[in-house]
This record gives sequence, structure tokens and C-alpha cells, in this order.
Amino acid sequence: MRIDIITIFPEFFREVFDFGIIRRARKAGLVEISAHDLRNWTSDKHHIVDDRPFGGGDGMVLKPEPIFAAVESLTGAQSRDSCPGGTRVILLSPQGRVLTQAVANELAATKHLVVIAGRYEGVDERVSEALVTDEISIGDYVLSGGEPAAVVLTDAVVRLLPGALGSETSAINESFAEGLLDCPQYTRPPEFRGMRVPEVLLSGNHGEIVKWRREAAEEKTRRNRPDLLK
Ligand code: 9D3
Repeated sequence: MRIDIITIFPEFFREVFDFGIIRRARKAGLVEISAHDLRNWTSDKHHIVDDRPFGGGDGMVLKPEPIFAAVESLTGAQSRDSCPGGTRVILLSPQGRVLTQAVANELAATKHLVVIAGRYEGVDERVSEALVTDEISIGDYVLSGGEPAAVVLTDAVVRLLPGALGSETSAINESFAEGLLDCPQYTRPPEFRGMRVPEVLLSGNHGEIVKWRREAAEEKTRRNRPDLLK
């Protein structure tokens, strides 16, 4: 897979993909990740990427020309309709559909992701209308730009690539696949500052342990994420 991120802050990504599973996946050649400076695709002296919104209002809007030029140079296509198969052009924005594990799974089956990270108050809507295949948000809270969201999306997708995790099946056995949160985990010591590890986990009774874990996961989900049980 190839992931191209278009941003006005390419430095933001300098080290973030150099750790853990993403670093391993890159070294193993499973994915190539690049962050490109949107200003590379400006043609004026001052490398201007934004302008004031038509109709008035606060803040600035990212201009369409550099974004279209960037996506065209990275995909060879001038609009989403001529996008090669296996290529997705993603706009990260608060107006997108929310990133879920199902969306990550879908994107992990793609060969080429072009990810546009917005800044300012937004991006000229013609980018969404003509260029973007998927407009994605990472959740209902306000970020100062799309860059942190690009890191989140990249992480969620890359770890799903076959061979990225130690075992090929481990991504499938994870909690969100079952619609429940993970059960609580404990390690040594069995007592820490007066807090005991649940005795059943020390019992060696595998059947009882499985049952306890399932119930503990359900309890945790009821308490923290009742929406997952509906
Ligand atoms: C909805 C907020 N907008 C009201 C005028 C302004 C605005 C706030 C923050 C416009 C853009 C942004 C920058 N955020 C993103 O680019 C972004 C984002 C987010 O803020 N939350 C969750 N997911 C994402 S993906 C990209």
C-alpha cells in the first residue's frame, strides 16, 4: 500500500510513523508513507494556499487549485471519476462520515490512499464535490487541523495490512470485531497497594477464566460504552 498525505505541515509527520507497528510495516515494505507540502503545488511567488471565504465570515479557506494539482500529480487523475481502481482520495474534515473499524477495514483493502489534511476553517467545497472519494472525520470533537486525524487514520489502516501484526489473525480477534470492549487485564504482582487481582485469573481454571473475561468485558462495555450494546 502507498499512503500520500497532503498537508501544509509536512514536518508534523517527521517522526510519528517511526515507531512500533507502523515502523515495522514500513521496514517490511508493506506500506510506503509520504507527507507532501501542499505549497509545492502553488504557482505564485508567495505559495499561497488559502483565501477568504466567498459570502464573508471568519477565517480562511484552502484554495482548490493547489489541492487539485497535488491530487492529480499523485494519482494521475483529474477527478474522482477518473481515479484508478484501488485508489481513494480522502478528505479529513469535521463534516465527514465517522471513522470506524469497518471504515478502516475497507481502506486497508486499497492500494493507494491520498489523504488531504485540512487547516483553517475549511477546504473549498469543489474538492469534496469533484475530487474526493471519501470525506472522513475521526469523531465529534474539534481539532485544529486534519494532521492528527491523518495520523489516526494511517495507524488504524496500516496495522490491518497482512503481515503488520505479529500474527496474521490477531487483528480479527480484537474487541471491536465482537462489538465489546476488551476485558480487564492484570499482571504481577498479585497484590499491589492492597489491590488484589481477581482470584479466578490465578486459579488456572480455563473455563472459569473465559467466562469471567466475557462477563467483565460486558460490564465494562455497559459502563463505558452502552451504545455498543444497542
Ligand atoms: C466544525 C468546526 N468548524 C466550525 C466553523 C470549524 C473547524 C474546526 C476545526 C474547521 C476545521 C477544523 C479542523 N479539523 C479538521 O480538519 C478535522 C477534524 C476535526 O476537527 N474533528 C474530527 N475529525 C477531523 S478530521 C479533520
